[in-house]
Amino acid sequence: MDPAVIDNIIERLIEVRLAKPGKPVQLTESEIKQLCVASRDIFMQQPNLLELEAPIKICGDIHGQYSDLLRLFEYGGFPPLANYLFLGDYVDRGKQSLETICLLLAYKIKYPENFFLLRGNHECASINRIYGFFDECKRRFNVKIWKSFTDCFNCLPVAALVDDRILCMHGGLSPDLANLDQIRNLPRPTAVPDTGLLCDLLWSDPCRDVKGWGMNDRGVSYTFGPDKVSEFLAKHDLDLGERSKISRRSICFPHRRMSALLHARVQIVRLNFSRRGASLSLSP
Ligand SMILES: [Mn+2]
Repeated sequence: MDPAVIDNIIERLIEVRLAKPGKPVQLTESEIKQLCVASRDIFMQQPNLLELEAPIKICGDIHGQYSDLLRLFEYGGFPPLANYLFLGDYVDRGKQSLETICLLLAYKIKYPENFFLLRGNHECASINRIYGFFDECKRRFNVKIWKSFTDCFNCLPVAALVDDRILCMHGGLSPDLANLDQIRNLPRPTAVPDTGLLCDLLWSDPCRDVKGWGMNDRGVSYTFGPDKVSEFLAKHDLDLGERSKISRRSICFPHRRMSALLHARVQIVRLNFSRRGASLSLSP
């Protein structure tokens, strides 16, 4: 994609940080198509289990809250001042899914080795058809644009390993996950199936009160107890699991060593809970 076009798209998208929150930025249909195609190519060239290094800022759900995304960058530094990993759920619920996903894809294209996006359960046609993104695409463009995003989302990576210590995904663990190569080997492009490893990585929830695997109130995937987390982290010699989804019961991804990371993790959970953009810094 032409670097001048990308620069111009980013400039127009971040210009509104000075305007009243909610001011729309209308890209052209051709610009959006190019963003989808170019970012999709990069996702496919990079592994499904990303291997990243600190320092990096790990960010939870944005859900179309574009002014929160701009605030997050103002707080953490606009790329490339900081490295970022987003854990999914860019679209639906909020009013500006298009600005949100377009800026994130544009940064992915501009800084492919410093800016990373994982797939959330809302980066799936059967979900974002219902929860707002489809309607926004149809209202502001057309159904074809929504289909271009679907083709792009079907190629997003699903997990990241930071410094070989922290495993990140949108949802959580899976009873089918015996080794990390299984994540590396998940086929793409793909929709999110109703069951199995990919479904669980995007949908499962940790639960403090559960031992082993339990039923999930969402009607999809499972819940898992602290025992399963400890077992998994020990087996794979990891310190911490980091996740994005909001769970009303509890969020408990314990780790074996007490460290500043614990406080950082608690912070991300609290911010997520208030439905604001959240980020945490990891020092090397
Ligand atoms: Mn979400």
